[in-house]
Formats: sequence, C-alpha cells, structure tokens
Amino acid sequence: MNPDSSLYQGIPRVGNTIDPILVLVSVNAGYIHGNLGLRYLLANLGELEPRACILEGTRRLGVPALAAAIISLAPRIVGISVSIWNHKESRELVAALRVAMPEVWIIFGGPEASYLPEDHPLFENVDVLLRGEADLALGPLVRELLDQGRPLVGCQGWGFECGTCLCRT
Ligand code: B12
Repeated sequence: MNPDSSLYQGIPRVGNTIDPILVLVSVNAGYIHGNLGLRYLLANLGELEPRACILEGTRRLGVPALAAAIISLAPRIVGISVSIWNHKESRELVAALRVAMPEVWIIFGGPEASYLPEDHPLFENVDVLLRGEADLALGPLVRELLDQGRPLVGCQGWGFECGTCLCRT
C-alpha cells in the first residue's frame, strides 16, 4: 500500500472515513508494521464493513494527532488494538477520547489486552474488553451495542462485568 494515497488527516487509514460508526485503531511502532489483526476484524464485519474504518497512528505521529482524527469522524464505537509496544499510548488515547466523546463505546482487544488481569489500570475507562481472536465476535458485539445502547447491562450474555468494564473471554 502506498502510504501517501491513503492518509486521513496525516494518519494511515483503510475503509470508510466519511461517516463510520466504528473506527478501529492502533498505535503502531512504525508505519511498516501495519496491524494485521485490525484488517482481519474489518474483513469479518459483514454488512458493517462499509460503516467502519481503520486508522493507524504511530508512536512518532503521537497520540494527539490520532485522537483528533478519530474525534473528527465522530464514530459511535472505537476499537483499540493494544500490544505491549503501545500500552502507554493506548491508555492516553482512551483518556483523550473519554474527555472529547464521553458517550463513545470503547472496546479493547489485541495481545496486551488479552492476558492482563481484569482489574488492571489499562482497562480504566474502557467499556468492553474482548479477549483473544475477535474475528467472529466483534461484528455481533457491535450490532448488540448499536441495538441496545447504554447502559451496558443491556448486553447480558456477552460476558461478565470485570473491574471497570464488560469482559468476554
Ligand atoms: C507477525 C508478528 C510480528 C511481526 C509483525 C509484522 C506485522 N506487520 O504485523 C514482526 C516480526 C515485525 C513482529 C515484531 C514484534 N513483535 Co510480534 N508477533 C507477530 C505474531 C507472530 C503474529 C501477529 C499477527 O499478525 N497475528 C495475526 C493477527 C490476525 O492476530 P492478532 O494481531 O493477534 O489480532 C487478533 C486478536 O489479537 C484480536 N485483536 C487484535 N486487535 C484487536 C482490537 C480490537 C478492538 C479487538 C476487539 C480485538 C483485537 O483480534 C484479532 C483477530 O482475531 C505474534 C504472535 C502471535 N502468534 O500472535 C507476535 C507478537 C504480536 N509480537 C510480540 C512482540 C513483543 C513483538 C516485538 C515487540 C518484539 C521485539 N522485542 O522487537 C516486535 C515489535 C513489533 C512492532 N510492531 O514494532 C508479542 C506481543 C506481546 C504483547 N503482549 O503485546 C506477540 C504476541 C508474541 C508474543 N507471544 O510475545 N511481530
């Protein structure tokens, strides 16, 4: 992929950056290490795929630029892919989104989100934690969130409440 041909506000992107309801994001260590997991998730969203996009920041681009790009799209749901190299940036991103978009649903997934204890500070301010492979789980969860809206108790059956969020193993 030519990075210059698919930038949204300077951020590499894939998919619908006009009116997405779901934005999938990661802070990559470097542009050449694109996030394969997010591409699997997008490809498995079914009819929701055209309503979603991927934005990939990098540690060099910084969290404020990525947060600004997400906020400008005003999605209802943001899914963040957390790995060991973007643990700190993911927390900063959640904090920024919570201030600017208090009603947005924030879903965490990815290798670093999959194995930490549920009461870990990483999950503060996160609504849903989806552990492990999420290819077939994310679409149904997004549909559920869009149907039910808040509060989270409407999502019974999707998991259990952990320290600060709803969790699915
Ligand atoms: C390929 C790979 C690499 C490649 C990356 C190539 C690329 N362009 O992506 C290379 C060799 C460069 C690499 C390097 C490193 N890697 Co590596 N790598 C892997 C490996 C083997 C596969 C990753 C992959 O693509 N999987 C396939 C995709 C489809 O799966 P996935 O990313 O896990 O995504 C799924 C789920 O996690 C989940 N998910 C992911 N994101 C999200 C987001 C949301 C919202 C939701 C709901 C779900 C979700 O759903 C996805 C689909 O099922 C994994 C081990 C493994 N078996 O997974 C390690 C792994 C990811 N790497 C790891 C590490 C530590 C590193 C390095 C830091 C090593 C180092 N010391 O330098 C570097 C840094 C990478 C970087 N980005 O700069 C660790 C991460 C640990 C952690 N807790 O985060 C892993 C898990 C290996 C391990 N067991 O320790 N790596």
